[in-house]
Amino acid sequence: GTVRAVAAVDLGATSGRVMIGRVGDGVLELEQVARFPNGPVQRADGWHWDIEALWGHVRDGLAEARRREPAIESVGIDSWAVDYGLLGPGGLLAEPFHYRDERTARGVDAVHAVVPFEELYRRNGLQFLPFNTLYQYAADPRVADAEVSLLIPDLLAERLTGRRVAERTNASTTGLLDVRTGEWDHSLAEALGIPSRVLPTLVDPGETVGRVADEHGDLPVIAVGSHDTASAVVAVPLSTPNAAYISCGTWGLVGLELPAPIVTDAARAANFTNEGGVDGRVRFLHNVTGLWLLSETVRAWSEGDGEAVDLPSLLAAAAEEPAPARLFDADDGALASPGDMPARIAALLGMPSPGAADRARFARIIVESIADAFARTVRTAGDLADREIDVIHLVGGGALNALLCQATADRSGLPVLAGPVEATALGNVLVQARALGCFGDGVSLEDLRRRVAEAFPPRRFDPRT
Ligand code: LFR
Repeated sequence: GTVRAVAAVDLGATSGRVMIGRVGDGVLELEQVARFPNGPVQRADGWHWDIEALWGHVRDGLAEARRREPAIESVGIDSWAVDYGLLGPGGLLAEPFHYRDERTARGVDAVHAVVPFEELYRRNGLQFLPFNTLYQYAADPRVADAEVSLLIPDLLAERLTGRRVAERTNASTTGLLDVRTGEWDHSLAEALGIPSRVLPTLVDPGETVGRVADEHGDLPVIAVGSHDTASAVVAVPLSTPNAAYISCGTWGLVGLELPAPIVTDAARAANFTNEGGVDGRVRFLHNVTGLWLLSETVRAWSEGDGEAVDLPSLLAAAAEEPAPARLFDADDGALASPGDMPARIAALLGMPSPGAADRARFARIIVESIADAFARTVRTAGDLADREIDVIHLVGGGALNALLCQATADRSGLPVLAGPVEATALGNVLVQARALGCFGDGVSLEDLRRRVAEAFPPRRFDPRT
C-alpha cells in the first residue's frame, strides 16, 4: 500500500521538535527533522517563553520537513497547556508568561474570592494548579485590552493560517470550559471579569483549522490533541480499562482514560483533574512533578560547574547506588518554580546540598521519589475510579529512564510497559492521518492504539520483590 506523510510540531517545556510522520499498511514511523531546547527565560517582570525563538524553530522546521518530504499532506501542532498569548490589532500584546512564574498566586486569591474552589471544581473539573489559565488571567491586566487569547499551539496555528480558534483538549486546561458540556462557561468567565470575546471558537481534534501557504504549496493545519498530554494519551497502547498511564516528560501525568468525568469530593480532595481527551474521552489524572526535578538539578549543577552535566551518565551512576532510605515528596509545591533545585530538595530531606561526590546518590533519591509519587498516584486513581489497576503504561521521555521504570514497577507492585518515547508526536501524527482518511472510516482510538503497539512494542519491567 501507499505510505502517506504529515508533519507534527511538538513543543515540550524543556525541548521542542518537528517530525515527519509516515503511515500506511503496517507502517507507523517518525523522522525527526528538528529538535531545539526550550525553557523559562527570565525578564524584568518574571519568567516567560521565548515565543519568537520557538516560532522561528517551528517555521524553519516545517520548511525543512517539506523539503525532505514533499508528500506531506498536513501539519498538526501540540504543546504544553495553560499558557497563552494575548493578541491585539498589531499582534501579541506581550511575550507569553511561563506558567511557573509566581505572579499566578495573586490570581488564585482573586478567583477564589469570587468563586470558591469547591464550586470551580464542580464546574470545570480541574485539579488545583496555581497556573491554570483562569488564575493567570486574573493576574494579567492586559486581558482587558486583548481582542483574543490563544493558547500556545493555537497561537502558532494562527501565525500559519490566520485563523483564531481554541482547540478543545487544550482549552479544557484553562478552567473556563464546562466539564459536562465541553463548551466555554461564559457565565464563569463573566463572573471573573474575562471578556467573552477573548475566548475564540472551539474546534475538535481532526478539524481543519485553516491553510498554510508558502513556496512549497498549500496544505491544511489540522487540529490534533493540541494539549501535549492529550496527544500522548492517544498513543498509549492501552489494551484494558484497568490500565493506568504515566505520560512522563517535564511532568508525570498519572491517571486513567475515562468515558465520563469524576467530580466527587474524593476526586477533588485527591486533586485529580478531568481534562478533555481526543474523541470526547476524559483524562482523569494528577500532575506529579516529573523529570523537571532532574532537569532543574542538572541545570543547577551545570551552571555551577560551567560545563554540562551529562544526564545519561548521571543516571547510570545512580543505578549503581543503593536504594535510598529517605525520600522526599516529589509533589511538594516548593519544587515548582525554577532555580537552585538541589538546595530545595536537600532542604526537604533535611540534609546539606550535595557536593560533587554525592551527585549520583542524590539523583537516585530524586528518581526513587518520583517513582514513589507515581505508584501512590496510580493507586489513588484506581481507588477513585473503582478500577483494579493491573498494568502501568509509561510513555514519553521518561520511558528511556530504565531506573525510573523499574523503580515505578517495584514501588507499585505492577508491571510497567515503557514506550513509546515519542508518544506525543505519534498521537499528533495519528489524529492527522485519521482525519485525512489514511486508515479508512470509523477508526477508533483503540484502532490507533493497536497500530502503536505493533510499531512500538513496549519494554516490560516486572516488579521485583
Ligand atoms: C505537560 C503539560 C501538563 C500541564 C503542564 C503545564 O507538558 O502540558 O499536562 O499540566 O504541562 O502546561
